[in-house]
This record gives sequence, C-alpha cells and structure tokens, in this order.
Amino acid sequence: MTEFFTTVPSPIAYEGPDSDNPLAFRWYDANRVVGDRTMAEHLRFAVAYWHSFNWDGFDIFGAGTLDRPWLTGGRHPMDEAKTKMAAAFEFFEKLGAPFFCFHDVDISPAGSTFRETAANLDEMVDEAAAHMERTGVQLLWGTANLFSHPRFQAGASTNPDPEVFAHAAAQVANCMEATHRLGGANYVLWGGREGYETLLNTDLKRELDQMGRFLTMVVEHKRSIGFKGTILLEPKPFEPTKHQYDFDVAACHAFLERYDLIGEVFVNIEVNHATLAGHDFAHEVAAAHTAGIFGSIDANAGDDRLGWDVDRFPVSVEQMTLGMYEILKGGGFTTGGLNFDAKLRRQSSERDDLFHAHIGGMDTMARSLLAAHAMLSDGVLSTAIEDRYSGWSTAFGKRVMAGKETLDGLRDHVLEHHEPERHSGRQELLENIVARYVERAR
Ligand code: XLS
Ligand code: NI
Ligand code: NI
Repeated sequence: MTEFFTTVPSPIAYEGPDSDNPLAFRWYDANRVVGDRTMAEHLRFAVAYWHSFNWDGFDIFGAGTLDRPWLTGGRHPMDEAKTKMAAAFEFFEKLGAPFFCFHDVDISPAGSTFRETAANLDEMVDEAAAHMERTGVQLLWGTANLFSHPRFQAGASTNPDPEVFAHAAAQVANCMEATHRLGGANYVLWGGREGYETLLNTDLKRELDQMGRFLTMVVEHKRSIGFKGTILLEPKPFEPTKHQYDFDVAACHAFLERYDLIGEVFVNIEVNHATLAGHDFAHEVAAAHTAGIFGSIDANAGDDRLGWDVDRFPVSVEQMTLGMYEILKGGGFTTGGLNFDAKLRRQSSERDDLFHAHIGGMDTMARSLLAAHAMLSDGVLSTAIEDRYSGWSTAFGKRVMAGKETLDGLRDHVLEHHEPERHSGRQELLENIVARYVERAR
C-alpha cells in the first residue's frame, strides 16, 4: 500500500507543553484522566473526510492548490475512492484520532443510475469496515449529501417536487444503513439547501411541513433498521441559501416541538454556524442543554471580519473554554464528540499541513477542556450564579414560581415592601476569573 504521509511519525505523541516539536501534542494526552474520564473520552475527536480528503483547495476564484495525490483523477473512480480511503485511514491512525465523519459522496463515487450509486456505496462501506477493523478507528457520524447534486437546487425534503423528496429519502435510507453497518454513534442531517432564496416563489408552511414529514420518516427508518445512534440536526442560519430553516438551536428546538420530535432528534452545533447566527458558541451549547437537545459539536472557528463559513481550525483557548464549560456543565458527550469540520487555508498546500491543523485544533480543545473542567470543579462560576438567584429559594420566591401568587397579590406585596436592593452582576470580575483559569490550565 502506498504511504502518503511519510514525513510524519506514527502515531503523533504527547510531549507536553514545553515541547517544540511541531509534530507532537502539547496538551492532548489521550489517556490523562480529567475528572471522571480520560481526555480521549471527554473529547471524542473526529476528522471530517470532506475537507481533509475530498477538497483540493479550489475556490470560486481559482483551481486547487493542495498537494492531494489521492485526488489525481484519470483512474477508475472506484480505484480512486479506495486510494483516497487508504490515505484517510493512514492519516487517522497517525494522528491518533479515534473517530471520523463522512458524507456518502465523500467516500464513494456516483454511478450513472441510483442503483449503481448504491452499489458503489455498498462496496466502499465494506472497504471502510475493513480499515476500521484494522486500525480501531470508529465512526462518529455519517450523513447524506443532499445539497451538491443539481437535482437538489431547490432543496431536498423542502423541494417543491415530491420526486426530489423521494430521491432524498432514498439516499438517506441508504446512508443511514451504511452508518449503521459501520457502527456509527450518530447520524447527521445538515439542511444545506433546506431554506429559500426568495419568498416570491416559496410556500413557507408547506416546506416546513415537508421537512417535518421527512424527519419523522428518518426516525421511523432508524427504528426499522435497529440503528441505535442519535439523529442530529445541524443548525446554520444561511449559506448556501439566503435563509435556512434550521437557523439556530432555538429554531431547531421550535421545529422539533412543532413536529413532535423531541426526544428523538438532537442537535450538532457548529461553532462557525453559531457565530453566523449572531450567537456565541457557548450560547448555542447552553441553549441546547436548556432544551434537552444537545448532541454533538462541529469544532471550528469563524473569522471576526468575514461573514461566511470559513471553517478555520479552532485556535482560541478562551473561546473554546467557554464552549467546553457549557458542554461539561451539561454532563459532557454521550454519543456526540468534537468533529473537526474545518479546513486548511488554501495556501497551506503541503500534505503535512493537515497534521499541523489537526494537532493545533486538538491541543486547543484539550487545553480548553482543562480550563473548563477546573472552573467547573472549583465551582467558581456556579456559586456566583447561585448567589445571584438566591432570592428564588426564599419562601416568597418559591411561592411565586409555584403559581401561588397573582398580579394583584404581588401589588399588595410591593405596597408593603421597600424598593429592592440592587446587586452587582460582577461581569468583569467573572471575566477575570475565566482569564485566570485559561492562563493556568495545565
Ligand atoms: C456546512 C456543514 C456541513 C455539515 C455536514 O456548512 O457544516 O459540513 O457539517 O453536511
Ligand atoms: Ni458542519
Ligand atoms: Ni459549516
């Protein structure tokens, strides 16, 4: 078998914060115990097949720039898919990533008919199963690409044409079965074109009903094939469509309530999608936990000055600490994990840049885990919150929340009492505490 990453040691080792070796981890120490789990169990890192193995760096202004010998074309598409898969598993293994994620089209080429496409997927799933068996790498999630093919120009489940809806359904059935065969921990649906460009040609209510029907069928299919993984929706406000229905966690929550899918479907939160929706990453995680729909994370980062999904690798321990804090506060991952839905900059054209990107991302998340875990176990933020709401634990506060008071009754109460005391929210103090934990995380 051709080796693609010959300049890289296998596997990448943990050498500690003082190491200057660019091909070593400084913070990610897979077996280190943090609280009740090892780092590997907390973080559940996954590599995204599409950005790392299918993309050669092309953008709308120019051709590919990245050294990706497994994408050279010209051979039989199935041979090329197998070479690409060998490269991917060589990478997962050398990096020491426990999981990967894929779209159906990432791992297997389209045939000339649906039947042929399905047969290709079948064969590539066997190939993946053999690599997984050999390397011990597992599948965090699979997903069907329902946005690239021209037939999906007007959406998949929200398409005005039921024939396209059927196509999307058939593709999801196959992809979910593939995910099931590979022991996937989750199945993801990102509604890439489930939205609209203009209301002038859109029946909003009908499209939402279609999407609700589709998702209900997805849940039924999960049951009928005995798939035990979690179904996840991935919120994103726009791009490629002007308005995407799964706008943010709150919109997904309302949608799941409306179509009676609470308890069946959870969310996969992407950091850059959160910022595009005008939220902090930590907000989206907290919103998901509040609604009981937290599932998994696409770990990446936006750019403060660019208003699109730039999918950078995470580099800010401070930003990620706040997100990790909310994840831990909610109990951490069950079936979910941290998938690097992130890509290199187009100038990072050498093959080993893929390693530098993932090593940096994993170290950023590992250090954030340390800071977040220390803040949580020391209770430095939770005591501040408890104090702030302590009035609600008094007999009076409890009576109000138990529904034993009326507006009338509260008016009488106010007439008998003084102006309430005001208390500092202490925001800057709390921010300083977070900064201290970020600095000291070891
Ligand atoms: C695109 C999405 C996509 C999903 C999987 O913005 O992040 O990559 O994660 O379809
Ligand atoms: Ni994503
Ligand atoms: Ni994205």
